[in-house]
Parts: sequence; C-alpha cells; structure tokens
Amino acid sequence: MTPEKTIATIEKIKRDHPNNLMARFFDADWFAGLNQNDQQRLKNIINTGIKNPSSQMGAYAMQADDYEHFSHQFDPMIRAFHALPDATPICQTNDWDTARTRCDLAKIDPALSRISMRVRVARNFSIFPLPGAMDKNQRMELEQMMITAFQSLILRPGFGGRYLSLTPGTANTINDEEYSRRVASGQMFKNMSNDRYLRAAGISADWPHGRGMYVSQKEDFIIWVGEEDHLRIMAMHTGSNLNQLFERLHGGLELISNLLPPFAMSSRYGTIASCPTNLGAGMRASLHMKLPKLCAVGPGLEYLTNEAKTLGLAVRGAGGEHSGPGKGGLVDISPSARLGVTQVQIMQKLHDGIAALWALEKGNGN
Ligand code: DAR
Repeated sequence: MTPEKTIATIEKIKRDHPNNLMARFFDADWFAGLNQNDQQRLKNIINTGIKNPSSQMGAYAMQADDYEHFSHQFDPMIRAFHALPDATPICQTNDWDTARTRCDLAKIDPALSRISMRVRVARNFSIFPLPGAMDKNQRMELEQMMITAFQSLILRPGFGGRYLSLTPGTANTINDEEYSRRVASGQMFKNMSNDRYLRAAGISADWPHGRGMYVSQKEDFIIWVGEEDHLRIMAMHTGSNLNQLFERLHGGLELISNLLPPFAMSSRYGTIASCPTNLGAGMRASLHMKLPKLCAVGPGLEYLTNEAKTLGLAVRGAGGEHSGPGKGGLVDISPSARLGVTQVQIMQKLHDGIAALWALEKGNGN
C-alpha cells in the first residue's frame, strides 16, 4: 500500500470509526514526512487498526522503543485511553504497599464473599522483539528460557507447579483435552490465530510454537508464555479479599523476576507492552460478578458499559474480550486506566467501583 493509499484508508476509518484511537490521532502530514523505513515500521504497528476499523486502540508496538520513536502517534492515543489530561506528564510510578488500605468486598455486602477475581501484569524482555515482530526461533528461545526459570520456581515454597507447553512434541506438551478444559476455565489462553486483531499484528504468528503456561499446584498463580506479551503473570482466587490477591501476585512477580533477564521498562511509559492499553503498571485487575438488572437495560452491555465508564471501569462479557454477558448477567469488571496509576490505586479503584455498581444493581444508587 502506497503512503497516499495508507493515508486515504486511515482518513476514512477516522470518519467512519471515531472510537478507533489510532485513526483518530493519525497525523497524515507527519506520516508523509517520515522516511520510508519509519513509514513501513509504523504501518506494521497500526496494521491491526487498519485491517480492523472497529478496533478500540488499533495499534500494537513491535519493538520496545516504538513508543518513544513514534510518540507523536502514540502519546495522544495513550492519553485518551488512560484518561491522562494533556497538561499531565506521561509518567508511571509504582506502589505495591497494598497493606495501607483494606479492600474486602464482603464488607460491601456479604453476597460478595465468593467472587472469582484475578490480577495480572504484562511483562516483556528487552532481549527480544515484542511478540508481533518475533520469528519462530525467537519464540522457541523465549519458551526455553522460561522452562529453565520454571525449574527454579518449582522449588520455591508456595509456588511449586508445572509447565504445560503448547509447542508440539515436547516433554511438557499439553494434550487437547486438558488444553480445552483449561481454556474453558480461563486458566489457559485461547488459540490466538483465531483473533483477527492479533493476527493482523503478527502476534499470533507461528501458533502454537513457543507458547505455554506455568500453573502452581493450588492453581492460584499462573504465567502465560508467548501470548500477547512475552509474559502474563497472574494470581487468581475465589473470595472477597483483594489485598490477598495482590500480595500473591506481587510475591510471585518478585520471585520470577529474580530468575530472569531485565524486563523492558520506560520512565515515561512504565511496563512496555504490545498494546498501549497495557503500559504503565501493565496491570489488569478484574473480577466476575452477576449484574442482571444492569445487563438487562438497553441493548447488549451498552448501559452497564457507560455506567462503568463513569467509574473508570471497563466491562467485558464473562467469556473475555468481545463476548456478551454470561448466565445471570455474569460480567467481567476491571479498572481501565493502567498508566499513571499505582498498583494500590488500581486495587482501590476496583473496590470502590464495585461498591458503586453493586449499589446501582441493588437500586440504592439512585
Ligand atoms: N483489539 C484491540 C484490543 C485492545 C485492548 N485489548 C488487548 N490488548 N487485549 C483493539 O485495539 O481493539
């Protein structure tokens, strides 16, 4: 596609899909002034948003320095998604001292005592390209590096477990039945080659080689290898205590980090992730709860999504991104902003947002 055709295509997406942040903030004159190499580099980054005009973000970074190199394109998108006013410098600070505030959902309502909750962080290594630009050998090298690290993690009290590879023909390869069961339970990631956004970004290339998951014996600590980021490190449990969940993740993250090469980090953008939505803390803290009344208002999840947005929360169906509400109005709720907010603030925002949504659902939020 010539630069002129690229510009015309994106200008049309800008008109037809105002929520596509890549198109909304695409600067045609700036793009025309880039050298050929940079034009091609940027086209690889935004191909997902060109091929999928309905994208929310419409871009995935290919190299850790893409964000700085193309800040003219990325910064306005990042500000819009993470609700960072123009006057606020883009800057990430981290604070895991969650003990300062108690966030127990059961104190909001005993009916919220057994909630399925998960918190995960994205991490990528400086020594590899980001997943969209990796070749098959690099994907296999990444997996082998992680298998070596897991041999140490397995020996750590409370984090013992096993690695399940998706790479065909290895000693750890998971069988189809277990793969399907773990995908259905949300522990394992779905076949990425079915995701048109990831496919257009090259992130699902070479599927399923170099992919897999580490799972602890209690199945409350999991590390995905080779999904949308090099690693997705997560803790999950069913209960009401958000502090306990965050402390579990932080403990595991500290442990595994000491067994690995440095992660790609930026003073401005924090954790470097494939998707700009996952910069900063790189953290998605989510829980599943039933909101049948709020789901019943208006088409799909529109009403609930708009109410949640005012609370700084995002809504997904219980089946993950782009899915509808599950049985009994089961939905996935998580704070949207991940950059310019600390880990403690994300936990507090989830807790406070759930309290407000629950009040709306019970009708005493009027
Ligand atoms: N399809 C992408 C998703 C953005 C947020 N979700 C991620 N990164 N899994 C879009 O731009 O809509």
